[in-house]
Amino acid sequence: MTLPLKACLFDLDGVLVDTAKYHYLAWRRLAEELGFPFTQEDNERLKGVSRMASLDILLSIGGMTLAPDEKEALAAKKNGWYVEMISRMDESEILPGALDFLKACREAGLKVALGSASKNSSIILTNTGLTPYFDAIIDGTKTQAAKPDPEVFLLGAEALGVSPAECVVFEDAEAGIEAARRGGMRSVGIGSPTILNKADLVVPSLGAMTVGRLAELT
Ligand code: B16
Ligand code: MG
Repeated sequence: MTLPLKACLFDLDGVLVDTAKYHYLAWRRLAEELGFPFTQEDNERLKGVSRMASLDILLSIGGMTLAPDEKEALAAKKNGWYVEMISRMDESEILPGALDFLKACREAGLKVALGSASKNSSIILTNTGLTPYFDAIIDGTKTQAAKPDPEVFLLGAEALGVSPAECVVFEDAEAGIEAARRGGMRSVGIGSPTILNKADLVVPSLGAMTVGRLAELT
C-alpha cells in the first residue's frame, strides 16, 4: 500500500533558484587562470555535483593533476568568487512558479525541507527570502555523502519526522533523482524528460506543478 504524501523535499540549484550561472562564471574564471577554456556545456557536468568533485571534473578537462592542498586552495578561491556573486542575489532570482508552489505545499499541510549539496544554501535562502518556507534545511554542511547517495534526503525526512515513503523529492539532476530512488522516495524531475527519465513525473519547472498533481505519484 502506498502511504499518503506528507512532505516535499526540494533541491536548491536548478529547482528553486538558478545559481548554476554563478557556479559557471566562477569555474570559468578559475579555468582561465589555469590556462584552459571551460564551456557552458562543460558546466552541465557539474550540476548537482559537490564542490570538490566539480573541481576534479574541471581539472580533468584541463588535463591537470594537483596535490590535495593545491586543490583545497583552488576550491576556496572559486568559492570566494561564487559567494561574492550570490551575496548580491535577491527574490527576483527565484525560479518561475517556485514560490507559489512552496506556499501551496504549506497551505496543504505538507512539510517542506531543503535537500541541497551546496554549502552556501543559507546565503541563497536568506537573500531570496525563502528561509521561512522551510521546516528543515539539510545541505552540504550537514552531509558526508554526495548524491546519488540518499543521505541528504534521508536526513531531511528524519528532521521532518516522516518516513521516506511519505516524501517526494523535487530535483533537476539525474544524481538527485537516483538519490531519491535509493532513499525509497518518489521524485519529480524538473527539466528534460529524456535526461530525468527515472523520475516518477517530469515537469519543465515548478510553474507546471500543483499540489493536485502530486496525486499522479501515488
Ligand atoms: P557549493 P544543489 C549544488 O546545488 C550545485 O548544483 C552544484 O553545481 C554545486 O557544485 C554544489 O551544489 C555545491 O555547491 O560549492 O555552494 O557548496 O543542486 O544540490 O542545490
Ligand atoms: Mg540541483
